[in-house]
Amino acid sequence: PGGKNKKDMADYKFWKTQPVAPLGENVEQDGVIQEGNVSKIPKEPLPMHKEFEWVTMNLEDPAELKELYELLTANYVEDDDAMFRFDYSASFLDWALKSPGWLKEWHVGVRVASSKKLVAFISGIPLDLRVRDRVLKASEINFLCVHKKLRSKRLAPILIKEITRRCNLEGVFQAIYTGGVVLPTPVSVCRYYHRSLNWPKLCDVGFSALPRGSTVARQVLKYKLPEKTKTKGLRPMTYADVPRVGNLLRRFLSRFEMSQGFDDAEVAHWMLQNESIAKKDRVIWAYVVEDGAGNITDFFSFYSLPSSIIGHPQHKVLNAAYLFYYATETAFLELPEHDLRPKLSARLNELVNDALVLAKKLEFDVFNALSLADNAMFLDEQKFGAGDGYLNFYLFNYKARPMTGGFLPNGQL
Ligand code: NHW
Repeated sequence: PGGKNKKDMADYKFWKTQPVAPLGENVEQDGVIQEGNVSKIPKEPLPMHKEFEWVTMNLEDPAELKELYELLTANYVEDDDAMFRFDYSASFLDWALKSPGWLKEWHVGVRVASSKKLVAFISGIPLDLRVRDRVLKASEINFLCVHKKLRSKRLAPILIKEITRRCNLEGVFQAIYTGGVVLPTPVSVCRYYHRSLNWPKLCDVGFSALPRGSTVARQVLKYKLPEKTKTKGLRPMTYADVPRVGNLLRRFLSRFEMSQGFDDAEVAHWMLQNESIAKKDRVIWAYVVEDGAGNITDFFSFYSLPSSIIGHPQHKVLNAAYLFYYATETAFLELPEHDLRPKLSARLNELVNDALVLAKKLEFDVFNALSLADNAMFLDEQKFGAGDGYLNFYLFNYKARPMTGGFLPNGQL
C-alpha cells in the first residue's frame, strides 16, 4: 500500500509535508530536522470525519485488547501475494504495547461513531533511541492499521498526525518506525531471511517451493537439526539474570550505529514473561550461557509471531519464530579484527544453531531473521534463505547518514 512505485518526493502528498529526509538527498550530517516546542502543541485531537470518533484504547481491559487483536488479525500486513497475514496474538500486543513507561494516550483507535466498531489504530511506545553518538528521547510507532473497507481514504495520514501530536505533548519529537513500503527516506533496509524447521508444511502452504531436481525427503534431510542443544551452560534466562544480561547487551549493542536503550527494567520486560503464562500465550523465549564461575557469557532470544495462512484447506496458521536480541562476550575478546571475526562468527553459529533446535522443539515451522546486527555471520551457514520481503527503517524528524548495518538493495536509497 502506498509508495511502492513512487519515485519522487512530489508523489508523496502526505510525506512531503512531514519532517523527514527527502528522497535522494545525500545526508552528510546527522541531526534534528525541526526543533519542537511543547507549549505550541494543540491540546485537542485533530478533526475526524463525522462518521468516526477518536478513542484512547484501554489495553488493560481484556475486552479492548481483544478488539484490537480482531482488527489486526483481519486487516494487518499481508505479503504481496496475499497468502499470509501477520497474526499478532493478544498476548503479543499486550507485551509489545506495554513496555516500561508506556502511555495509554499513545494507543490510539478510531471507532465508527454509530456502531462503536473499532476500524483503525496506531500506537507508540517510549524509548531511548541512540543514533550513533546521540541519544534521542523517542517513540516507536507500530501497528498502524485501517480496516480493509476504509482504505485509500487518507485516514492513515490523520492517524499519523494524531499520534505525532500525542507524542509531542509528552515532549517527544523523534520517532522510529519500520515498514515494507518505501517512504521518504529509509536510514537502512534489511532483508528477511527464513530458516525452515518444518519443510513439508512450508512446502504445502506455498511458503517454500521445492527446488528443481530436489525431493521432499532431501529437503527434510537438508534442514534436519540435532535433537539437543550443544552449548555448555545453556539454560533459560531467569529474573536473577537480568542485571548480567543487561550489562552484556548494552555493551554488545554499543557496537552498532543505532540501537535502543535497555535499562534493567526494559531487559526484564522484553526478555521474560511471567512463568505462569499459558503455553499458547507465550511470546518470548530467552536463554543464557553461564560459565562455571557464574558469569553470563552469551544470551539469545526469539519471539513468536504466527501468520494466518489465507485460504488454505488444512493449515490455518504458520508458526514463525523471529530472532530477537542476542549478545556474546566473544565480541569483546582482545584480538586483532581479522582474528576476532572468525571467533565471533563461530560462536554466533553455535548459539543460533541451538536457538533453531529449541525453536524446533517448540514446534515452530520457520525461524526468521533480518540482515542486521551480526546476522550475516551465520545466516548462510545456518541454512537461512533470503526471502522476498524487505524491512525499511525510518526516523521521524531526524536526518541520519545511511546505516551500513542493514543490507541495502540496489537503488532503494
Ligand atoms: S508498517 C505496517 C503498516 N500497516 C499495514 O501495512 C497494515 C495493512 N495496511 C493498512 O492498514 C508498521 C493500510 O494500508 C495503511 C495505510 C494504514 C498502512 N507507514 O489512508 P491512506 C507500522 O505500523 C502512506 C507510513 O489513503 P491506506 C509503522 C502512503 O504513502 N505511511 O492509505 C507505521 C500515503 O501517503 P503519501 C504509510 O492504505 C509508521 C498515505 O499513507 C504507510 O488506507 C507510521 C495514504 O493514506 C505506512 N506503513 O492506509 C508513520 N502505508 O505521502 C509514523 C501507507 O504517499 C511516523 N502510507 O500520499 C512517526 C509518527 C510519530 C512521530 C513522533 C514524534
